[in-house]
Amino acid sequence: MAFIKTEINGKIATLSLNNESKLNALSKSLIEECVAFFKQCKTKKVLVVLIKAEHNKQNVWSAGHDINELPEGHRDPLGYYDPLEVLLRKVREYPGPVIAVVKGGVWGGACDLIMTCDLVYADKTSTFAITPAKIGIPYNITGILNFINHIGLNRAKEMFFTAKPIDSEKAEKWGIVNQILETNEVDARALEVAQQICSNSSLAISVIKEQFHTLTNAGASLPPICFERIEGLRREVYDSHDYAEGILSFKEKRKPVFLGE
Ligand code: LCV
Repeated sequence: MAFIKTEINGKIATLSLNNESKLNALSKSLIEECVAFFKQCKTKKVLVVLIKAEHNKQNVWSAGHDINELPEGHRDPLGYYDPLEVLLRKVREYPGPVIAVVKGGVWGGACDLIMTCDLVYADKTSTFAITPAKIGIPYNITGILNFINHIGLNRAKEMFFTAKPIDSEKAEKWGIVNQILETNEVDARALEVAQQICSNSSLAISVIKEQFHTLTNAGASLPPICFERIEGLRREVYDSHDYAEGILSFKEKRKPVFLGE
């Protein structure tokens, strides 16, 4: 594997993001390796998957969606088959707990990934930011619902509207993480929890995980006209000047000049 490091040890597996030159950005190639590994874990009846990230000098756990892979306009940037959305569904659907072990900055779609994991253990240097507004991107329904379900409406709005990182202390208070620990304690704590889980019934746990997922989506029925209106609004954004400008400014390493159109 070129973009992830993997290990399977009995019922516990470890997947480490390893895309150093792009700060562990969630590129299509990296995600294809993650999806293949989840399939391998399922075949080998792994119950718990730990998701970590190889350290880089910028202390970034993951810089989120690979911005260079976003369409440059006139196409839904986060459609159902977008690699990031495929990865989030793999985590949601895996028949066992997926535990994020976080050290450093978590950006954009990587923050959605963390919020999709079943448990999160992080160190005091960890920060969490969801940044579509900073890049001019129309986030998608499942992603926004994920944040609302996790941290509530006002906090989700603050994260989306400001696009600013939330520090580890606030992340623990808001329920983004289960526990904040010293950097040299996070891995041991996550492994301890994984081992506790593995001492229980894997069948009961996989059914309970499915129940959690079904129940958190139970109230989210959306009349077709509302869905179509949201998709129309999102198209206005990804057809806009601001969307193209957001991506171009990142590539040109300059501040974006948004016009609100
Ligand atoms: C590709 C990258 C990236 C990157 N992709 O180091 O949430 S949504 O809707 O927006 C969703 C679509 C999404 O997830 O979009 C991506 C959201 N991610 C972000 O907004 C974070 C973007 N990155 C940054 O703001 C900075 O890179 C941080 C603050 C993470 C680190 O800044 P620092 O100055 O320490 P550089 O920016 O110099 O990045 C080092 C290398 O990683 C690449 C970046 O282009 C640079 O590559 P080069 O050395 O080839 O120039 N890189 C960083 N993020 N998301 N590539």
